[in-house]
Order: sequence, then C-alpha cells, then structure tokens
Amino acid sequence: MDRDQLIVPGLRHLPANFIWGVATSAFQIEGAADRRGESIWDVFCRRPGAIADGSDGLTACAHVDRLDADLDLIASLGVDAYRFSIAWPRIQTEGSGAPRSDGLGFYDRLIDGLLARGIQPYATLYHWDLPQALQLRFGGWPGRETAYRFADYADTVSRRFGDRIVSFATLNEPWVVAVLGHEQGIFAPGLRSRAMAMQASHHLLVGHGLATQAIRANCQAEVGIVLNMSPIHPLTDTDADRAKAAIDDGLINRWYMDALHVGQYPADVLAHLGADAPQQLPGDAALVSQPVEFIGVNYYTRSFASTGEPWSAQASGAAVTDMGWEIYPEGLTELLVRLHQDWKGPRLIVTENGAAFADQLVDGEVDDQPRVEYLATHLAAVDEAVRRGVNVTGYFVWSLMDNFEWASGYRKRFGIVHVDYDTLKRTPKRSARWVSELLRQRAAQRLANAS
Ligand code: IFM
Repeated sequence: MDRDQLIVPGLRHLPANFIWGVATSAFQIEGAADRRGESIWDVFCRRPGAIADGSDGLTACAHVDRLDADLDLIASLGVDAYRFSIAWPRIQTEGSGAPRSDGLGFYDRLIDGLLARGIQPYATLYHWDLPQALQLRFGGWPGRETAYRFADYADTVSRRFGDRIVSFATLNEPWVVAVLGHEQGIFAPGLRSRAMAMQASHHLLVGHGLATQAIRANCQAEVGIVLNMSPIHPLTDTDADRAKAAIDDGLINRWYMDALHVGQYPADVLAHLGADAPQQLPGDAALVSQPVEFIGVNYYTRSFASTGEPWSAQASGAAVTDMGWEIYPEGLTELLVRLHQDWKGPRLIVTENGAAFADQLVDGEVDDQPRVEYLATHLAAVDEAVRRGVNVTGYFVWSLMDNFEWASGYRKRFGIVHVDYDTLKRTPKRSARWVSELLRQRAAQRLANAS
C-alpha cells in the first residue's frame, strides 16, 4: 500500500515499531469507590463549588465492574498498548501497610486481560489520587514522608505486576499536582501556597526517584515519568513579556527537565522563587536525576506569557477545543524538537494528546469530526518531529472514553468512545472508527512490507 493512501497521508516517518495506544486514569474511569480507600479527590469533590457539575468519582464510568467489556472495546480499536493508572488507595487503603487482595486482583485481571488480547500494559503509578490518610498524617506531598510511602507502594506494585508490565511511569504531570493542587487550589487537595507547591514538586520528584529504584529492583520493565509540557510564547515582543515567558517556561518545562537530567533546578527560577524554593536534602539531586528509559509528553496546547492582560484563545479568534484551549499542532513539533535539542535525554513517548468537544449522540452515533482533525494534525506534528531526528517511539490518545474531567466534572468529553452517564453505555465515536481504520491500514502495510 502506498503511504500516501493512508488516512493520515503525511505519516511517512514514524517507525514500523511505533507504539499506538489509548490512555485513561483510575479515578477518572474506575468507580467502585466502595472497594478502595478514600483519596484526596474524593474529599475535594465534596467541597462546595470545587467541581463544575457537583459530581464525583464514586461511579465514574464503572470500569471496574465492566472490565471485560472495556477490554474488548480497547482490543476492537487495534491498538498496541493501553496506558492506565493504578489507584494507590485500591492497593493500600490508607497509603501504607498490607495490600488489599481485591485491589491486586483487579489489576491482575486488567493486565492479564490486556495480554490475552495482545495489548501491552503501560501502567502509571500515580495519577493524582493520593490516599487521604497520607494527606492527614503527613500533609500529603509537601511532607517528605509521602515520598517514602510512595516508594513502598511502588515496591508492592512492581513486585506483583512487574513480570507483566511493559512500561511503568512513576508520576503523571507533577506540575499539575504541585501547582493546581497546592498553589492555585483548583485541584485536590485545594491548597493555596506557592511554597507548599514547590515543596510538593520536589517531594514528587524524590518519590519518582525512590519509586524508580524500587521498580528496578523488582523487574525488567522500562521506567519513566510523564510530564505536561507546552511551548510558552511571549504575547508581545517586549522585554517584559519575553522575561515572563522565560520564567513560565522555567516553572513548567525546565524545572522538571533540568531536575531529571542534571539534578538541579534552573538557577533563574530558584532566584525568582526566593523563599518559596523547596528544601532539599543531600543526595536528592542524584536520586531525582537517575537515568530513566523515557519521558512521557502530555501535550494539548501552547501557552502565552504576558505581563498585561492574560491571552484568551477564544477572544483572539483562535480555533479552540471545548476546554477553551487553542488548537495548535505546530506546538507539538516545536516541543518535541526542543526537548530533543536541549536535553538529548531518553526517548520520548507522547503519553497523552487529545481534545474535548461538545459531542452529541444523535441516533446512536457521535460524529466528532473535529476530534478526528485534531488527532490527524497532531499525529502529523509528531511525524514531522521524527523527520527532524527526534526519537519519539509512541503516541497515546487521551482518552479511550469520556470520563471525569477533574474540576470540570463530566461536562467535558475527551473520549473517542462516548459514555452515557445515565446508562453507562459505551458508543464508539467517529474518531474511534478513524483510529481503528488507521491502525488497520498500518497493520496491512506491515504485512505488505514483510512479504
Ligand atoms: O484528563 C486529563 C488527564 O487526567 C491528565 N492530562 C490532561 C487531561 C485533560 O485535561
């Protein structure tokens, strides 16, 4: 088959062994809250006004109770891999101590069900659902003890599942946990202190380092960390906006990449933070910067830095998703090329990319052509980065199915599969059929190349 006949004709550079997948996280889809401990998100959801539609994660998509059907759904897409997260409070009710056999059993069934269907399990250990007991006992991530508890949990999980997990990510988006959770207070645990946010960010990275050691001691799986990153552009060409862009870039991108690669936070950002900079212990730098096999890149949009009025994508007339985020695929190429050039580190995997749109279920169908276009243009952006020499080895669509979108509740739909929250019925959208067709063509091409 001629590559130009593919449904994304530009994809000429992605290697034959490129990993295609879909992604979810535990709190956003699992439900079955009666079979796990309480997390900080359960508590945050009860705070009046915290969640746009007043909802919570108690039922979510009831994935735990629909596991087999959901596994068949994933398999029907033809993906190579499924990225999911493990709910820490489903393994350890209070974040420490003996693991729960029902929780371990659930993930055994999930992992074995994936393998039986020829799908590689990619597990994330922490996608924001900290056991509430650790928030109460140690103050959560601003307390260093939480990092030690995280390492114990990583040890338990990698002992049990490490023989079958292909890829472990320690953390998902530590910037979001630190800043949205501890400085802006719009995500759990809902605190508002820059000093706490920065201390949390350091302890998250210490936890990442300790968890990496624990996983390595137990299994051969690759280990990495998932970061949300975006290019930060100055809104105007003034010195003030350029300086702001440099600091914003330092806070969201360089903070994590420098720490992971050279063990040091950027000097300009430390100076900017002053007394809010985190306390570190001797040895932390080496722990945080130990080698990993991959950096996971979660990309949705770019950001603008301005010392004046904040930039609004809608007001500027840019094309936006239902989150109000500008649709800017070029930013993905820019980001991947920059990561490759500035840090030359481990290979990159696009661990999340996707878009919310106000999908409508009409006569049993969801025609989400804007999502198809979003995915096609962003895949082309990945292909362009690979053409420019960047080592990107996989791409995961966020998300497999509509789910609990944190402070937006169930109002924002990111799935390629529609979920009816009254009946919990799953309906593949046009984008799901598009993904399957893309992967069917890719498989046919592999066969043709092999013969
Ligand atoms: O839904 C989230 C996910 O949990 C983390 N990355 C961004 C997604 C969309 O907001």
